[in-house]
Amino acid sequence: MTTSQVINPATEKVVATFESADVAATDAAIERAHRAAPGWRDMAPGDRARLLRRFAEAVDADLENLARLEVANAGHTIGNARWEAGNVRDVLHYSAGLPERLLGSQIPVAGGIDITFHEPLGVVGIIVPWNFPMPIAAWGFGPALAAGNTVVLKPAELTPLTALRLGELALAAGLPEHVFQVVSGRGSVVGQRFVTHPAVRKVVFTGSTEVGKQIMAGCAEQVKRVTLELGGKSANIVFADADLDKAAATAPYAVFDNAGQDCCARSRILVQRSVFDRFLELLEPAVRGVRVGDPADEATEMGPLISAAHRERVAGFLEPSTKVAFTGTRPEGPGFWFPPTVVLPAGPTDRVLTEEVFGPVVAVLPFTDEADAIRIANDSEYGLSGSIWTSDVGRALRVTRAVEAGNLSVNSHSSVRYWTPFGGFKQSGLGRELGPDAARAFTETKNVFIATDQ
Ligand code: TAP
Repeated sequence: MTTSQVINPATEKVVATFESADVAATDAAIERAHRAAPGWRDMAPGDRARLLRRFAEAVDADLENLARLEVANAGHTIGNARWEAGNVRDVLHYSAGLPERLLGSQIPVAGGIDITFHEPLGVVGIIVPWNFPMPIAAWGFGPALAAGNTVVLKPAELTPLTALRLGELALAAGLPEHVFQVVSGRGSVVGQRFVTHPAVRKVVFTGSTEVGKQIMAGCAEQVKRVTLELGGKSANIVFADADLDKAAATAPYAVFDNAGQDCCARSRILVQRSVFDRFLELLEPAVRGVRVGDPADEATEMGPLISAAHRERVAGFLEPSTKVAFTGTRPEGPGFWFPPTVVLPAGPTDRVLTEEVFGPVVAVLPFTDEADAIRIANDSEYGLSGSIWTSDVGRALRVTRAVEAGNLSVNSHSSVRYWTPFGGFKQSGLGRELGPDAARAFTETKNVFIATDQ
């Protein structure tokens, strides 16, 4: 074990220290989870459901504390942080409905009966990034626990505080010891051990596509189950027949929310050429109007970036030749601030168009017609989300079916609900989280034939 520091990204001050697990401590946690698995698996479904409901209620009772921890640790605005803690509560309540509904099938066969069971996997390892520490953790542990698995959770080194608190709340709510453990530490140590330890039967990873590929390759060694939620470069497609005022007023929030550190950020705005100039005129005041500042202030809409290193990485996308159309504001003084920035890319291979910036930088570019919009939207290795703005319902349906992405919205930017499926096409990921099938992703289907012949 070593000690690490947690820095408030809005003030650059140390807010806490925590213990970083080494390989031996990680192995010990995995082994405890492995030993706890049979008891949790064999608990009556209604009892498992009741404990998850109690866990949800404990999160609800602690909601303001969890939100304040996230403001201090991740620089999230207080409004967002409250939503995130509420999302954990809701995912747990929804998951609490799953143990009694994990239905198998009875399949007609000759000479007997054939039935299927959805068996839990055992220990599930969940690796969480720093951008949404609470919801991303809960999307994994809620359904995994509901399906009868035990969980070891590794938060990002930069943002462990809310995960550690959730571990305490689970125990206080009555979950048996070692059913849900939080193991803080480095990805290359704790996360990597989830991949290599044979008792971990599934890894749920959210983070960069680069590390996701390494996790997938590592899991292949043991044919270990894996869910990947990776990067995005999502398109916000605005047709000339759209409500332009609304499309322009909402576009900044679809990319600058959480300071752009969002895998669903609509970081490419594609605008039909005939309304391109008008759209930019409307977008400018909307971008300048984004309130950037102290995340604890109720009125703030955008906080800082997570770290100095990340701010440097984001700034690296703006080269001397980059054409910046306009920017919003940022506070002076300490904190990893970066202003909302609108860029007109030089061409289709411009890095700002092809790579995930993961910061408040958006590229705006024109398209000619529907086919051109679809071509540009799909000209990406990613395929996570996107938005289509049009008043033509037929076009909305044609374009949503043609865009290669897992989560699309029409005349809206909403993409995440705990009761609908979430995940990516292409290099944005593998598998789906949330929605009615969430618990199934943490089970193996077992088929049993029982002869009735005498
Ligand atoms: P990653 O390195 O991918 O980190 C994500 C999580 O994986 C963290 O918990 C990290 O641990 C862990 N990890 C790192 N290396 C690992 C390994 N070899 N084995 C197992 N686990 C490992 O992301 P990052 O460095 O924080 O961010 C880099 C870029 O990734 C961002 O700029 C952004 O483009 C992208 N990103 C995407 C997302 C989403 S939601 N798609 C989220 C975060 C970042 P530690 O960091 O604690 O060591």
